[in-house]
Amino acid sequence: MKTALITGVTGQDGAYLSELLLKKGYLVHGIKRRSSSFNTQRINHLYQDLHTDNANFQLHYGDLSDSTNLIRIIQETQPDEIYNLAAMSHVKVSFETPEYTANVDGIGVLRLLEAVRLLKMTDKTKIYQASTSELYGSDQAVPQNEKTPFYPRSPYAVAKLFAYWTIINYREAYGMFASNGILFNHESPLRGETFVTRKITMAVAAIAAGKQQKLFLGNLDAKRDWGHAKDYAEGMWRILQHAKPDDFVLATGITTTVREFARQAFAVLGIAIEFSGEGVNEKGIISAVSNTEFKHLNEGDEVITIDERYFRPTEVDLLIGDASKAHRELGWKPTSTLSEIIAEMTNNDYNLIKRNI
Ligand code: NAP
Ligand code: G4F
Repeated sequence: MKTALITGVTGQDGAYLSELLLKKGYLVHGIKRRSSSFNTQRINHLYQDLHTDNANFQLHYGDLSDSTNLIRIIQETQPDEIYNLAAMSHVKVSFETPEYTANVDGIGVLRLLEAVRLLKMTDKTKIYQASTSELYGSDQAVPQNEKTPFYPRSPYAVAKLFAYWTIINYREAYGMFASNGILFNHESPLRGETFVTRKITMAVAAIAAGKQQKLFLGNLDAKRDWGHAKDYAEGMWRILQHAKPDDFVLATGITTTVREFARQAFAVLGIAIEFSGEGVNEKGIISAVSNTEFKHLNEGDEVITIDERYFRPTEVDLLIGDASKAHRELGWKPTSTLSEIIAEMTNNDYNLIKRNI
């Protein structure tokens, strides 16, 4: 039985990866932060009482800002594979908490690598680092692959750049099996509620259910390469099963604007919207409602308004990935289309809200 340690186990990707590794027969240890309210909603279905014999999913309190804690957990759990998913992962919030973001997303990775080295586990333990397409920043080449230069545009991306190179340096300096997955945006019904996709699908559900009137958004022109988190968890695992440590882009190769994502999400529930106006004056207006349940919604209702507070000091305008290396060397391919993801997320949020009415 292989043993995995997942940092960031309570996040979107942590939940999908835990499910995957448990299905594959791993003993899975996860690091969760202490918080004053429950933060384990995404993994509660996997929880096993500690008193259960041979529980194969075990949680440990920890934090990437605490070296001694990481050393102790790694020593106790003796992982064959570490998946470092923990991060302050919100790009906009990183402008407000830059020092914390650098500490956790950048130095945190160094702490993890040093812990493995100090414990003399470099030959035993493989490490996956959750690197990101945000590293590309300003669109230098289209599409972006493993050879595209980086130009980070946020404290988050700068911290992740430090982490990316630290992984490569430890691989070269100490022969560690340490790999970067450069993942483009991936979404799901488990996506954090303030990322734009989930913010949209939750608002569409609330507007349809008569619980909210408007959705306030920032830059509608931003383009992202959106895939499904479940597919990307499979890719993370494949990266660590590869014959040698290396860096891989995981992406769909298709890019879509935030505006189009929103249009499609409303359409899932039978609400057609059209956009008019420009810049901060752009609005999303209902042009037709085919679902007869939504009698409170009318043609001409304004359901999307721009709020400049959601603009970023420096934006990443266009992300589109070339995952051909992962196709070729790992046999990895995304299986979900964006319209399937939008339908799954919107229907899930609509069902959740209906259940609570
Ligand atoms: P997420 O849902 O925000 O989850 C982040 C996880 O990190 C949560 O479990 C969070 O704990 C934990 N965490 C935050 N600060 C921590 C700290 N100081 N110490 C220990 N744990 C901490 O993010 P995700 O979407 O699953 O993404 C997983 C990783 O992939 C992140 O590193 C992210 O930057 C990276 N990434 C994500 C994407 C994407 O599109 N999703 C793309 C590329 C890279 P709480 O639950 O307590 O907050
Ligand atoms: O959903 P977002 O917040 O994701 P972003 O910034 O692309 O970052 C996500 O993907 C990265 C991979 O490329 C990860 F590394 C990172 O951890 C995270 O998971 O924003 C997407 C786009 C941006 O251009 C943003 O300006 O949507 C635009 N946007 C427009 N209105 C908005 C909003 N973003 C948010 N969060 N909220 C808005 O109201």
